[in-house]
Amino acid sequence: MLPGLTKRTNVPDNACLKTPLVKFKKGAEPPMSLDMPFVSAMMQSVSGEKLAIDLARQGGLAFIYCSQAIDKQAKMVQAVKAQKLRVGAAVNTRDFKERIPALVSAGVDVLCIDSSDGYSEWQKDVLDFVRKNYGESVKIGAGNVVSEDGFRFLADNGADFIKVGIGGGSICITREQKAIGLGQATAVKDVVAARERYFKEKGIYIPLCSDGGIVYDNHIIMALAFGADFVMMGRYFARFNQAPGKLVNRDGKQYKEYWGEGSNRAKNWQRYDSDDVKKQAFEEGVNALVPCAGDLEPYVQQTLYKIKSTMCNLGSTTLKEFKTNARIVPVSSVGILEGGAHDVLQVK
Ligand code: MZP
Repeated sequence: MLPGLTKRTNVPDNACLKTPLVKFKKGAEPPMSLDMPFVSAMMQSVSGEKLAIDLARQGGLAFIYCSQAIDKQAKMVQAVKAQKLRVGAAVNTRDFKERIPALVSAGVDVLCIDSSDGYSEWQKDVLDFVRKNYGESVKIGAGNVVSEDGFRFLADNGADFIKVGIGGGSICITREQKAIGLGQATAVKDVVAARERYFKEKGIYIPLCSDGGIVYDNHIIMALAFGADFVMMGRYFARFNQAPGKLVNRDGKQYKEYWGEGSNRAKNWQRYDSDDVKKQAFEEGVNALVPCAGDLEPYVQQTLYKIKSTMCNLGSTTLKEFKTNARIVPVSSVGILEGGAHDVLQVK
């Protein structure tokens, strides 16, 4: 990415990371925003109540996973709300008529449909249920999609935000197994263009969340530069003490368990719309380990600072300005090599 003119006022303290979470009409303020442009993934190995509480204390938002009994998920939501913090929750396209009322009664702030492929009539059923029973008072995101027709289907059916990405997750093998999906940068770029066309046509801005394969801070920055409003991350959060995975010692190093919702371990057949067989015919995710990073707080704070610092390089004080100012250029294989430390013996 090319830098723009950094003005004297472009210092991290002046950079604002506020970003819209749910749709709004042209000229209006979004009814719900995020104070940081990332949320935690709706996964058993990521968003339990501990991580949800600690992330919310930093001003962030977790989406509690739905691949568990309804009462357990509702209890997790209540535990976060008991601390007077904000929390999101996932729902599936199967038991939503029971799950959504339980989560709403528990005080959930925002819902999101959890599915590997969001371009489906089942997602419409969930969105219709919410609008019919709660009007606009309950906010719900949908996804995931990677194309303009997928985006339009969910937008026209009332999604409050839309998640973009299929097959890019660090634990995901959907593309290997079924050849479904699209490179994450291309997917975000295409759906952002679709969203801009939709905004011009209908005057409704629908926030987009880039989900899957956003592992490092520079990935978050690039997703935002491509036009995403926020990102959802699994691997990033799974490495912290607060994530539900157990600590594992391997060759003297500490790791945290991290498993995909499409793995046999997660048993989340609802996410893959495997009809009524109540099991998955084959895995779309893996069971894995990630190096343990310790406590969430310093990493989240450093990530936020890096995003602000990049905004300053581009002469931006808001994320909206940052997206407008972003000039993304292709990188050659030589460019990638020289982008890291090279031709030196690094001393640890
Ligand atoms: P990552 O942040 O680890 O790269 O990716 C996390 C995202 O991968 C989740 O938010 C979800 O959309 C997706 N996911 C979760 N489980 C699987 C799977 O088992 C998966 N295939 O692809």
